Amino acid sequence: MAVHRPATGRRRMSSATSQRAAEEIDAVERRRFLADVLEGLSRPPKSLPAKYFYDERGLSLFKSISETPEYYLTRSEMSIMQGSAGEIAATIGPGCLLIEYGSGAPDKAALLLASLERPAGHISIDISKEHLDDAVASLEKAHPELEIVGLRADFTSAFQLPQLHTAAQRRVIYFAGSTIGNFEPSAASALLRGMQRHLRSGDGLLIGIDLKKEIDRLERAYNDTQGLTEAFNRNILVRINRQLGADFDPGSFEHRAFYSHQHDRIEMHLVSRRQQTVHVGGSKIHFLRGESIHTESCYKYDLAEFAAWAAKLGFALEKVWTDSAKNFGVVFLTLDSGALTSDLDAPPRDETE
Ligand code: AVI
Repeated sequence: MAVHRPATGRRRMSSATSQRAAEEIDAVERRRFLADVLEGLSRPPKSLPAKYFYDERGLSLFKSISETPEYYLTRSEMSIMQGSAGEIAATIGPGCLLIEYGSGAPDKAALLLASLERPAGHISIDISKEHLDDAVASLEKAHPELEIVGLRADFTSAFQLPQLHTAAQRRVIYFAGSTIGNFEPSAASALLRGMQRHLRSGDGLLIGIDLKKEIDRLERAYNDTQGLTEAFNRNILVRINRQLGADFDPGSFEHRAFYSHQHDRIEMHLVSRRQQTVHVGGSKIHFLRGESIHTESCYKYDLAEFAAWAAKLGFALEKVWTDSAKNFGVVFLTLDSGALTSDLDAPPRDETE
């Protein structure tokens, strides 16, 4: 875990130290990446963790997807933030420390920070140093007056929040983009429980969710006519080849994305066009013709069901904002006083506690 602070930050690392830290983390990440890939590909049905979509090319493809006419999610969420940032900020209140899970939406966070009354600072958390550096730079440009800190960490695991200079009146975790929809229900519950390690009673969670809608629209959003989602899906194989020395032929896997009524989710798959064997990190992975790798799930939510699920985890619904077409919801939840998790292993204490 490494902390990236602006030049004025109190604990700026020397570049040699930060370089060493980055290399160490990269080696650890590579081992983890290989273990995750082998685990997913060695059990039936085969799968790959969607978090590995986001290398540089994956991130750039996702950005292009979000600009396609079919992919309404990003536009809908942005329109909510543009239209309601003032109201959202008023609901959050003054002196807020904004803790952003993922660094893919600095424009939305910047909008919110501009509306918040005397924000105490902003922390972006991301596993990727490049994404984090870009996000921190863009937020610093938009808000030079504010303390902006990048924390390189996997927010699905335990991590410690760094100490900021200004004491916060309230902490709010910001989890934009319906990224929660890419977590299986049990992992999503674990994530919300994990968030509680960084919150106190009355603190908040501002979360973007994609709402249920006509199947046709959902399926079109994941099958854009420019083939960008197809390239995004296949890029995970390109990344495995490059970073793990595997020999996937990405063209021999077909992109398939469809709505599953059983699970209320879009599923993305890569389906082998032929019988083949692929070599990954010394292991041989056999594919039958037509055999698929489940690469991503994108859950779609009903607001009432989402609120009921969050309530079970100790988060009370405060307010919801939707776009005019009710495509997308931005939901503000607060942590109930009695909800602080007791069923977790002893959580690491934040430096701010
Ligand atoms: C990042 N995440 C919310 C996107 C989604 O819609 O689930 C990822 C994505 N996958 C295909 N297109 C976009």
